[in-house]
Amino acid sequence: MNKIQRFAAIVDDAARQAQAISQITQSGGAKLSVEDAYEIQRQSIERRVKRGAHRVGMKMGFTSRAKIIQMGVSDMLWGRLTVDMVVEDGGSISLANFVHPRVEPEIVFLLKKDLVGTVTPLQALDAVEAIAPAMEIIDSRYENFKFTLVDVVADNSSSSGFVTGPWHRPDIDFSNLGLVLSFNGQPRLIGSTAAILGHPIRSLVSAARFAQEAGEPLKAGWMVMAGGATAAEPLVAGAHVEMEMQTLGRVAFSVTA
Ligand code: OOG
Ligand code: MG
Repeated sequence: MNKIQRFAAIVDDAARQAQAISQITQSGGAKLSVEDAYEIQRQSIERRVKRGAHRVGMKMGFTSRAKIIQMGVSDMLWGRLTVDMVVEDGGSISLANFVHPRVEPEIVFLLKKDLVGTVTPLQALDAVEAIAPAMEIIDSRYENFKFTLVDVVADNSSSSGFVTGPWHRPDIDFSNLGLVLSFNGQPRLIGSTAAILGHPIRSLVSAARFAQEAGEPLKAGWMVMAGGATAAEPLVAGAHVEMEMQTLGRVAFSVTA
């Protein structure tokens, strides 16, 4: 087993066992590049796919100032979505399956066409079948939710789960939709889709380019999460988490111990 394979096993095991690990850049991985980190991510997700969880899309991250400021990492990054990460709208999750999960409001694209390489925002939009309000559950496998760019990329960019709300045709202007994320009816996060690169479609344009560079271009039928519009909020047992987005409606889940 080489170093990359060893780190892929470590982050995969940590995610599976909901067990915090120390940053790989501080435990033998000081010299890893961002490219190495994406290779660790690829191999860790390959292990998951071999256990039967197929790929359903891609998540983008650090596409808003609020997220960049909260986490102190300013490079846009991405991760792989697999079917075992899907949380049903209105469903529930157990804290026991996570290390220290947080939730963030996002918007998600469902693709009707493959989307390859460098595209314009209009070409990206033309590949979209539907859009929906969504929430991502992020759960860094690193102690104290602390990481460098290399660490977080290797750890599938903290992605852990996602929930999608009602789907709409993309002929709605979704450039600046207000949103409120609440716990048990009390607002916790307030924002707008405009916080995502000025317009969330830009996140899909970037996703197409990253996916192409990785040799795994975006496929028809895949979902692409655009990235958090606000900072993320820690999840607590007993929370009923709901996000309401202007025009697109509500998406929700509950948290148990
Ligand atoms: C990294 C993932 C960032 C987003 O939407 O910006 C992300 C993290 O914050 O742990 O998912
Ligand atoms: Mg996110």
